Amino acid sequence: LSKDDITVVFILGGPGSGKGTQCAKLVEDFGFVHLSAGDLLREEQQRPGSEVGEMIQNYIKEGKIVPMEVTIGLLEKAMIDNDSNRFLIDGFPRKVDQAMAFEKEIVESSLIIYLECSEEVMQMRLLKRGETSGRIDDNVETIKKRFKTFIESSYPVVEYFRKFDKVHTIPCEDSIDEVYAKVKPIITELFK
Ligand code: UP5
Ligand code: MG
Repeated sequence: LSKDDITVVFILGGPGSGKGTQCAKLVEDFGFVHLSAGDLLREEQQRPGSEVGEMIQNYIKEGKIVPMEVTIGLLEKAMIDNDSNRFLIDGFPRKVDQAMAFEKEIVESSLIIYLECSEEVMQMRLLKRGETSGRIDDNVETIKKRFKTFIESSYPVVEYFRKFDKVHTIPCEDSIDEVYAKVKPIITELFK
């Protein structure tokens, strides 16, 4: 990775806030490579012969945060494999120490988009998606645990980045297109 000309944007927000949905739209408009840390972990979990597959499954089922060596390793590999200079990293970092480690070892982020959403709305979206997603964490019991982990460990990441004036907070309870209308100008400005 040649760190100098790589742009990394972190998309953060609680479970079901719409990170993946907004990233898909940003990919279309700005040619980012979208790396969802959760998707990378689920792929690794299912990869035959993975030594950490079972561990990942246990963490996801409990709504807990997988040890960062695993996640950072998967992200770094995906960045090298994809050979792009624009990356959207969705759902990572989930703890302050992960943020510090990633920015020290891999590359510094340009900005953070934080999708702000009430638990009520997020829960509704996740339960709806759970009807068809097949995700082992889209059930009431695990959703409650995911919310707790978010408040205790992941929201502090947003506060950490606020100190560096890098956070753009976007309310995200409106429709997908209305949310995107607030997200898009931030990235347009970044590449101006
Ligand atoms: N939807 C989206 N936007 C909408 C809108 N504006 N109006 C109406 N509906 C909207 O959206 C969720 C659902 O809502 C979809 O059905 C969508 O159509 C609808 P989505 O875009 O998927 O939201 P997202 O924020 O991506 O939700 P996701 O469930 O993926 O968030 P999580 O953060 O919970 O999940 P993630 O995959 O990132 O992580 C899962 C687990 O992996 C974690 O709990 C953890 O155990 C582990 N993990 C780590 O340990 N470390 C990591 O770094 C990352 C993950
Ligand atoms: Mg997602």
